[in-house]
Parts: sequence; C-alpha cells; structure tokens
Amino acid sequence: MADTATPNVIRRADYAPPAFLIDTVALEFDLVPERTVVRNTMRVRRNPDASHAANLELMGEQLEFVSAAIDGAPFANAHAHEHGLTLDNVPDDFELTLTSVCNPAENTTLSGLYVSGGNFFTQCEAEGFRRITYFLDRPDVMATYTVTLRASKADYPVLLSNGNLREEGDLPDGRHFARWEDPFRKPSYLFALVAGKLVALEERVKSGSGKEKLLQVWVEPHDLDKTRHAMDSLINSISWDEERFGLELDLDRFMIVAVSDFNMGAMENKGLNIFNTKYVLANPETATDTDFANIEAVVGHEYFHNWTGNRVTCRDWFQLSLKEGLTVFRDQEFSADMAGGARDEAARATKRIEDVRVLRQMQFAEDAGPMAHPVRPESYVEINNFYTMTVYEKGSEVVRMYQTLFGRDGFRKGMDLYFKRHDGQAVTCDDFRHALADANGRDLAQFERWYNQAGTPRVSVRTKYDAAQQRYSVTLTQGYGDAAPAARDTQKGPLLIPFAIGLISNDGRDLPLQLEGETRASDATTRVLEFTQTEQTFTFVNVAQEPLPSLLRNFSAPVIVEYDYSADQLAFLLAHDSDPFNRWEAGQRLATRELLTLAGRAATGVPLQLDDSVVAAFARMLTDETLSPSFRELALMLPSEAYLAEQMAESNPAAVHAARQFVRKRLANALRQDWLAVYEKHRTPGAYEATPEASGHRALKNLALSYLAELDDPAEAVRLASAQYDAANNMTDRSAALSALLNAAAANGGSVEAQQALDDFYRRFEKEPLVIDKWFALQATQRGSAQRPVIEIVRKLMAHPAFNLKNPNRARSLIFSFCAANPAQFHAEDGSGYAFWADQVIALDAINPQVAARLARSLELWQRFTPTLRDGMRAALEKVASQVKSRDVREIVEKALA
Ligand code: B3K
Ligand code: ZN
Repeated sequence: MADTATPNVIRRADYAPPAFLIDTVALEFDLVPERTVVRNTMRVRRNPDASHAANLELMGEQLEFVSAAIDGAPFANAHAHEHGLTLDNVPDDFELTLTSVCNPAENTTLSGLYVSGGNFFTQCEAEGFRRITYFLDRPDVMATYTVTLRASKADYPVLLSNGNLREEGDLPDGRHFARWEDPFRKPSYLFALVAGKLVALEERVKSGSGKEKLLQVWVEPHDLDKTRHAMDSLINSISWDEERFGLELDLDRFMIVAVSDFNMGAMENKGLNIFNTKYVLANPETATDTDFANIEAVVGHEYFHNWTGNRVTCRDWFQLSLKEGLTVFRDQEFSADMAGGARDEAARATKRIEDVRVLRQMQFAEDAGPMAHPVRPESYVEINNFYTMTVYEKGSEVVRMYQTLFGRDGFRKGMDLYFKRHDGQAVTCDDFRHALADANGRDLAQFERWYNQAGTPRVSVRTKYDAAQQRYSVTLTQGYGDAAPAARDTQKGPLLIPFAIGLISNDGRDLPLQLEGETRASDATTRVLEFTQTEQTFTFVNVAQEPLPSLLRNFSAPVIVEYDYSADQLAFLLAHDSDPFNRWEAGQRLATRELLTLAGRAATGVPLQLDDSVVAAFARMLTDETLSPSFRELALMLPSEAYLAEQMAESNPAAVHAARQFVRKRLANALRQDWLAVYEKHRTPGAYEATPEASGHRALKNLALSYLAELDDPAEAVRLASAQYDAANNMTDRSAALSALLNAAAANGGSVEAQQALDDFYRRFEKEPLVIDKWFALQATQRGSAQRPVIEIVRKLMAHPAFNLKNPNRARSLIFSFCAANPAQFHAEDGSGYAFWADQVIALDAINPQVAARLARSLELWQRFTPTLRDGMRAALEKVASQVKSRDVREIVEKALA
C-alpha cells in the first residue's frame, strides 16, 4: 500500500486486497517480563481475489525472530528485517509456525505486549499486534484465534484472553496455563491478553434470548470497591443495545480489565475490553459526577463496538469512522437515553449540548488547522495520529444526520440491513451509506461528500417577510469560508445538509409550518429542510406575523450558522425557544459576541464594559427555577477561552482571558445575592446520589461557587469553599471547593486556605493515583498572576516524587493540562510555555510516541495566533522537528510547519 513517490505516505487510493489470507491462528505464550516467547501457528492460503505474489510478507516490529516451519518442516527461506518477515516462494495453502521473542518489560510505548504494575497487558489497535508476532496485521485479514497462556502461577494467577475459557491447569515448576478460544473471526487489532494478580467483580445476567452471561470487571485487589458503577454501566449497555438496536451479546462471557498505564481511554478487544483505570474505577469519594458519566459513556462505547467494529469491522484504516463515528453516535444516544429516556427532551438536550461544546471547541479547531482531514481521510503517515476529533466526533455527527433525515425508525431499518448484509465482514463507509440509503429507498450519492470533504461548512441565512402575502422566505447559502489549505484541497461541491428550523411568534410560541406547495401546516413545529444546493430558498406560507427563526435546531448538522440576530432577539430566544438546544445556543451567541468585542478591546488596551442587558439576560436564567439545574449550569457557563480565541481573526489568549475574567467578575459582583441564593438552594445534603438530578444540583451549586470566587472581596466565597471542602462526602464537591480556593487566591499570589486544602487533598488521597492526577491537574489549570506564573508551579511539580512521565495519565494530568487547558498561562509572552512544551514533547518521544504526538498537537494552530506569539511557537516547533525520532511526532510537526 506504499506510495512510490513519497514512501512514507499511505494512501486510500492505493488499497489492494491482501495476497494471502489467514483463517486460523493458534498462539502460545510463555510469559516472562524480559523475554516472552511466542509461538504462532497459522493456516495460510492465497487470496483468490488478489493478484499473485510468490512471497509472503508478514509485518513485525521489535521482534527477535527464532524459527519458521511450513507444514511441520523447518523453512529456511524466511528473512527477518526491520519491518517484518519475508517468506520466499511459499505454497498456496499451508500451515505456518513461527517462533519469536519480545520484551514486554522494556516496552514503554504501551503498544503491543507490555508490563504495567507487574501485570501483562496488550494494546493492538491500530498496529500493535505486529509487535507481538509476525502477521498480516491489517483489519481485512480475519481469523479465529486459540490462545494458550503459560506463566508462573504465583506471579500471574489470572490468565485471560478473548472468547471462552476452554481449559486451565498446572504445569511443572510452579507454572500454570489457560487456553482460550474465540469462536468469532476477528482482525488482529482485536486480539488481547491479560496476565497478573487481579480480582473481579462478577455478575450473571440473562440476555434477551434467555442465555446466561458471565460479566466480570477485573482490577487490582485494592480497587475492588470502585467497580460497581462500571458493572452497572455494562449491564445497562447490554440491555440498551438489545432494546434500541436488537443487538445481543454474542459471547458467554464479557470481561473488562482496568490498567493504569494506557495510551487512551479503553479498547474494545473481543470479549476482553481493556480500560484505562480512569474509565472504570469510581466511588463517590474518589470520582466526580463527570467521571461517573464518562465511565458510563466509555463502558457503553466499548461494549457497543462488539457489533459496530467487531462483528462488522473496517476494511482498512481509512474507514476508521465506520466504527468510531457510528459507535460514538451510539454511546451519545445511550447516555441521552440513560439521562432522559426517549421523551424527556430537556434532559436529552443537556447531553447534546455537552457533546456539541466538545465538537465545536475541538473538532472545529482541528478542521481549521494543518491536521484538517475528511471523516474518511485520504492519506496518513502514522494511523495512530488519525484517531481524531474529526473521525470520532464529526463522524458521529455524520451518522446522526442519517437519523435526522430518516427518523429513528428509518435509521434502525438501515442498521438492520447493514448487519444483514455485512455481519462477519470487513467493509467501508460506502457500504454503511448504501445500507442506509437502500433501507430507506433513497439515493445518498451527494451525502458521500460528508466523508470526502474536510473543513467546517458555513451556512449563511437571509430571511424576508412579505406581510401582504403572509410569506416568509429563508435563503440558505453554503460554503467553507477561508478554510485552512489542508481542508480547501478536498472541497468539491455542496453538501446535503439537514437543516432543522422553527419559527417563533412575538409572544414566544412556535408557529405552524407550511411550506409553499403543501396543502396544510404540519403538526410538528420543527421542520428538517433538506438543503442540497449552494444557495436555496425555502418559503413558508400563511405566516401571520413576522417570525423570529430558530435555526439548526438541536444542532442538526455540524456546521457554523451565520445570521445577524440582534442582542434583543438572542435574549428573546434564550427566554423562549422551545428547542432547548437553541435556547442554550442563543445565550452562547450572545456571550460570544460580547466576549469577542471585549477581547478586541483588551488587545488594544481600551477599557472594558458590559451592557446591562447582558447581565439581565444572565440574571433571568440564573433565577428561573422552572428550568432544570443542569440546563442552567450549561447556560450560565461562558464559552471556553480556547473556543473564544479560535473565533478571533488572530488568537490572543491573554486578551480572551482578560475579557472572560472581566465578564465573570461583572456577573459575580452584579448578581452576588442571586449566586449566593442559588448556592444555598442547590446543596445536596445527605448521602451522595449519582443520579442526573443530584449531579445537576451539584453542578449548578459549584458553578455558583466558582462565580462567587470572582468577587472583588472573595472572603465569603473562601469561607463557603473551605467549609464545603471540609464537609464534602464526594469528590465533585471537594474538588470544586479546592478549585474555587485556588482561583480566589490567584490574584494575591495564593492563600493559606488554598495551600492547606491542597496539602490535605494530597495526604488524604496519596494512595489513589486517579485522585492524585486531579491534584496535579487542578494546579496546572489554575489561574495565574504576574507574581505567580503557573509555569513555575508546573516546573516544580515535575520534580514531585509522585510525578512520572512514563505513566500517560500522570503526564496528561500535569503537562497536557497546562499546555492545552490553561491557554492564558501557556501562551505567556516570554515563550516559557513553548520552551517547556518542546522539552516535554522531545522527552516523551523517546518513551511513548503516541502520547508525545498528542502533546505535539497543542501548537498546531500557531499560524492563527497573534504575531507576537508566533515566532516563539515556530521556534519551539522547529526545535522539536529537529530532534524527534518517531514517525508519530514528525507527521504532526512537519504538517504544522509546512
Ligand atoms: N478503538 C480504540 C482506540 C484505539 C486507538 C489506537 N491508537 C478505542 C475506542 O475508540 O473505542
Ligand atoms: Zn471506539
């Protein structure tokens, strides 16, 4: 699949089926940390659908080749090289036995087989299996696996792999073995093994068809008290997939294993999901409400992959969104159903708002920079760099658009047809689209552009009311604006955009909707317009008064809407729109506009002021007890600094910070009594409850506390926060109190109360790594001041005995938090943040290229920044480019500098 002109670039257009297929794999492991021997016996045959190749080329990395045999006889024509093993002139159909050695103890990349906390784990997606044995390590080669594990019984009492346990027993010399069989064909990236000292929480449940299933959550013994929520999330996921999609668990047993050294969130290995501890372990004392919600979402996500990813997998890695976009959509719907059921639109909207915030802040930014790529990329250098917001989050929006177009029932019909056609196959995004199209009798050729074109589409809206004719016309125009070059190259034509719209009367009610040509108004007061041309006009008739349009309801497509609302109109929508998403959106637009104006002033040193009408709009939201607390919390939270900076012609983090802080202080001081009242009213005394209602109260109360910490005189906030810190019976309240104390003290260079709480927090949770991660992160993201720049605190923490660069969670908690979540401090004028960043990328590159490449991305938008910062950013990028070795980091920094 390599391109001859630029050998490092892999292109989608070059896809060719594999010359050989592997039908069965029998793996035997003798597990020893420094020297694990792997014996791999495969049934290999020529692929009838591929062109002939005399030699078999297997992938392999960091392996010590020992021997090869074909049909039981030693095979001399096997040549090991840097990228794998070449076997010359092989027969058409044969049994191949290979023996090789790897070194899990020294494997700091956390890809392949590695040791963490004295136990063995694997991570194979995308290309880690080739670090375990020589193989056709590509997703369109699917085989059934039998795995035999042998290890010291004392050191590794638990031996796990995919599928069903067939046999276990003792061996001489204190060793033992286990043999596992996975009855389903799978690609190598779904292989997994775990060996070590672990214990499990177990449940037996009956699936839809009445079969008994064994569920296990495996952890280190001291973490057993933090597994209940993950287990409940798994049980809920199993029921949800049966009810919503008719998909049943297909194995007798389903295992989740937690590991503290892990590159990402979790991995959907068949029947043996391996999770970052962060997405498994929770109890009220150690995990926040957000952690509880994330665990539910990630457990769901990995479980849902069993059908969308495992039973039907990807033909090649360009199709990654086939499984990831679809599975993110499924986990988002699962979380929404868990929060609000199918009918509670307000509760569902809370989840929708959170998801759209992430999309707009992260994916829109990605789409505007040098890493911009379509949902189905055309090329890559290192596939691990393409597990992106675009593939996952925009991919999920693309799947959601099918559901918006066809309704839940139509979407389900499409899914049913997809499984009917493709169960057990490795397929493409086109196959998915065709299933959706055919099941709904539609031609979706134009819709393919959502997979081909990078960049965030812009839809500008013009409206016209004809009072005499009672006609209201809405003209939509689509384009991409000044997209980044990486996106511009891919743009070819107009998209099919499902554009949901409502019309609101001057007393705040939804008007009936009747399009020109229709005989009567429909019952629904939201209409999904199918917008397919560059410019298109939709005319509503029998419109009795000039309405206010509610545009792109529920964010029906991943686009930017441009419409010239007045501030009064936005305040009106914030108060009245029946679409909860757009109600929130109106507040965000209002706030964004004010904040950007203020940031512009701050950048040029003009004094800042905020109009009373904006304060009044926030006051109404704050005191409106008819709205749910979780909705109010979201509506009262200002857009993030990163999002705001991205909206400026030239990003200026210092100016954005000044503007946002000014508004927060103004809202705090002007509405002091209301914040205090809300703080009191939404306390949740008594035992901790993890329900959405209780967590909504905590969120609103803690938002109030964070505003109170902005008061010119923060004494009262400090008193409240200290009391909350001491009395807290849960991590949500304790960490929110600590954060309020840190920020209230920032302007004065710290406070006794903040320091005491920090010290107490450390002592209290010294033995809980996930909580110590929070301790690092809270300090890295705290507000700084001239006398106390956060970089100094971060540098000091790098030398803390609990800091460890090799553990990705710990590296993320300190370094990533500072570089990606504290923009005002990271982008200090003196370039200190950039120098720090360069040093850390270089250090991580030698340990773990995947983690290093993630960190490398925090400077990719450097060309969009204010000129005073650009030189420092470029210098840091150049330093990294000149020193790093991995393909992962090089792809990122070279694209950034191109
Ligand atoms: N499929 C994995 C991600 C693998 C990332 C490899 N660099 C987790 C997930 O999306 O569910
Ligand atoms: Zn996934």
